[in-house]
Amino acid sequence: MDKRQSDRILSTVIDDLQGSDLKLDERFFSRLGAQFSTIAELLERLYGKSVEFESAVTQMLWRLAHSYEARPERMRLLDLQREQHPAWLQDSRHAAYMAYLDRFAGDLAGLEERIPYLRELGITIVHLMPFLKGPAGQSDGGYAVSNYREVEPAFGTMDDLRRVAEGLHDEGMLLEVDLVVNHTSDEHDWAVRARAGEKQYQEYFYMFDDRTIPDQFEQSMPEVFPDTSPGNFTYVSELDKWVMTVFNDFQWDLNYSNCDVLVDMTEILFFLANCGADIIRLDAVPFLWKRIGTNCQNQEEAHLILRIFHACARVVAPGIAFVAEAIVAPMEIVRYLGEGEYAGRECDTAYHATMMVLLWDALATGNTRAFHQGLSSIPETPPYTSWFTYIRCHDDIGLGYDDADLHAVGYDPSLHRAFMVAYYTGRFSGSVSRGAPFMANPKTGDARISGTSASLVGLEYAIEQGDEEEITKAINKLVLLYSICFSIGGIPIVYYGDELATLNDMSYLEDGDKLDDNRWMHRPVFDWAAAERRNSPDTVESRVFSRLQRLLQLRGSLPEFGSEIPASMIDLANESVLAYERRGGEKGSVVVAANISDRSQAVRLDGAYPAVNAWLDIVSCEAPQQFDDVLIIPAHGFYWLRPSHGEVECCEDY
Ligand code: OTU
Repeated sequence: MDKRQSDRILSTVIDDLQGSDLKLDERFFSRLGAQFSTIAELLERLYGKSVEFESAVTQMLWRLAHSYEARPERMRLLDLQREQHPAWLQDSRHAAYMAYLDRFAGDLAGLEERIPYLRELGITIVHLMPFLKGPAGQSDGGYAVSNYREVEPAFGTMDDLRRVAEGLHDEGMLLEVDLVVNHTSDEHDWAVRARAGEKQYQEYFYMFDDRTIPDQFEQSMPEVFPDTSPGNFTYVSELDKWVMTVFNDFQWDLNYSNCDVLVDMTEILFFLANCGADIIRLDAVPFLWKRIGTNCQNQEEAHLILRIFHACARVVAPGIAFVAEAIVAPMEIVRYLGEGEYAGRECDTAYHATMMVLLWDALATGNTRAFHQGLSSIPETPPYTSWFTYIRCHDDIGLGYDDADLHAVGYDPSLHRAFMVAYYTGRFSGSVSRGAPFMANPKTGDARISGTSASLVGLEYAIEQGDEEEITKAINKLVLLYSICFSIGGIPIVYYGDELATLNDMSYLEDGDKLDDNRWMHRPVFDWAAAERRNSPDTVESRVFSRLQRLLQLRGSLPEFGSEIPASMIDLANESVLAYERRGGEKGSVVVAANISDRSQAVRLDGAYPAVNAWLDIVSCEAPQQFDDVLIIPAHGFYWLRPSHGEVECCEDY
C-alpha cells in the first residue's frame, strides 16, 4: 500500500473516531499512530489489495477503538507498568500452574478458595484451560468453543471470571486463559448460521460442495487424531457440503482467508483481555492458514495473523502476553516468537515442546547426548520473549524431534521413536513406565504417549509392587525432571496434580464421551484428600510437594533464574550428567548439575571452574558429596551449586 493511501485511511478513521461517542484518549491515538502502518501492511500482505481491503482496515481500527474504550482502568494501569518494564514476565518469581477449572476446583468460585494452595506451592500464574461455553458431551476438554463470551454455565459467569482475575492481581498473581483461535465448535453461532444456509457464515469456515478440493488438501495434510477423527473434512448432511475439521469432527476450522474472521477474533481476544487475562494461550496456531499442497501447518500467513494480534495488542492492551501453542518441529516452534524485523513481535512465549521431549528422552536413555544436540540446534529466543518449560501437560507427549539431531547422535530416528513409545508404555524390557500409546498411526508408524508424569516415571508400578526403594526412585525421577524445568531458563509450568505425584486415572473408560481419547488418563479430577496428605510427613504427596515447593521458592529468590538470560550449557565428559550455569546473580553464578541416570555419577567441574574446589548445594544447604575435585551425584540426583568459601554457610538467604 502506498503511503498516501494509508495516510488517508488513517486520517479518515481518526477523524471519525474523534467525532464519535467513543471515549478515547491521547494514549490510544498515539499508540494507534505508532502501530498503524504495521497493521495495515500486514493486512495487505494477507488479503492483498482487494476491494474490501480498505474496509477491512477501517473495521479493524474501529474494533480496536471499542476494545480500548472497554478496557478497565486497572488493566490500563497494568499496561502502563508493563510497557515500562518489558521483562515483566521473565522474572524468576514466575511459575505457572496449568489446570482444568472444573477438574481442579469445580468452578470459578471454587478456584478462589484454592488460590492459597497455589500460593503455598509457589505459583504466580494460574492457567485455566478452556472454560467457555462448549457443547454438552464431547468438547475436547473445552477446546471446542460455542461462545467465546460466555463461561460454561456450570463453571460460573464472566463476572466471576473478572472477580477471579482481580483477586489474582491483588495477590500479585497472573491469569492465563486459552483462546481457541483455529476452530469453533459446530454449535457456535457462526456454525449454526452456516448450517442454516447463511452464505456469509459458510464463508467463516472451509466449506466445499464436493470432495474435489478436500481431496486435494488431503493429499498432503497429516491427520491429528487418526484414531478418533480420521481425515480432515466432515460431511454436513443438512447442506450436502464438506467442512474442514482438522481436529475432531465437531471442531470446524475457521477460515482466516476471510478477513471478517480475523477482525472478529481480534475483538474476542481483547474481550478476554479486558476480563482480566494477563496471558493468552493461542491454541493450535500452526494450523491457522491452510494451503493445498502443504501440510497446512506453519504457513507464513499464520505468522502474519499472529503479528497482527501482537501489533493490535500494542494499541489496545500492551500489557498482555501471548503464548504460542505450537507443538511442531523444533525449528518451526521458535519462529512463533518472531523473526527478522518481527523478532519479539509475534508471540511473547511458546511451549518448549522440544525440551519437554528431550527430557523424557534423557530419562529413558540415561544419556544427555540427544538433549544437548537437540537444544544446540535451536536458535536463541528474541529479547523479551521466553519459553514456557514443562514436562507434562494435558496433551500427549509427541516425539517431535528433529531427525537430523537424532542422526547426529547416532540414533536411527524411527527406531529411536519406537524405543521411546515402548519404553514409556512399559513394553520395553526393564521399563517401569505405565504410559499408553496415543493415536498410533499404522500408516505412518507414528505414535505419541499418554500418562501422568508420576506413572511415566514408574511410581504406579512401584506402589503396586509395594517396593519402597522403587517408590523413592520414582519420586526422585519426578523431582529431577521438575528441577531441570525450574532451573534451565524459561517460565516453568506445573501440570496440575504433578505436585502430588498423581497417578493415571482410568475412570475415563467409564465415560462414553471420553473413552476414545486416552489423554483423559492424565486429566484426573483433582484429589483434594491427596493434597491434604502433603501435610503428613513421609507420604508420597508431602515428599514431592515439599521438594517442588522448595525449588520454586529458591528459584524465585534467584534473579539469575529469570528467563532473560539463557542457561549456558557446560560440556562435561560424563554423558549422564546435565550441567549448566545461570549467570548474572549478585553472588556469582549458580551451577546446576543433574544426574539423569540410575547410577551415581562422578564429574569434575574443574574444566569450567578451575578455581573452585568446594561447593555448596543451595537446595539442601549442604556441601555436595565430593572427593577432592570430583563431585558425586547420586542416581537421579541434582545440585544447584555455588562456590563455597570454606566457612560454614547458612542458606537462610535462599
Ligand atoms: C491443542 O493441541 C490442545 O492442546 C488440545 O488439547 C486440543 O485437542 C487441540 O489443540 C485442538 O484444539 O494436536 O495433540 O501444533 O499439536 O494444537 C494435541 C499444535 C494437538 C497441536 C496442538 C494440539
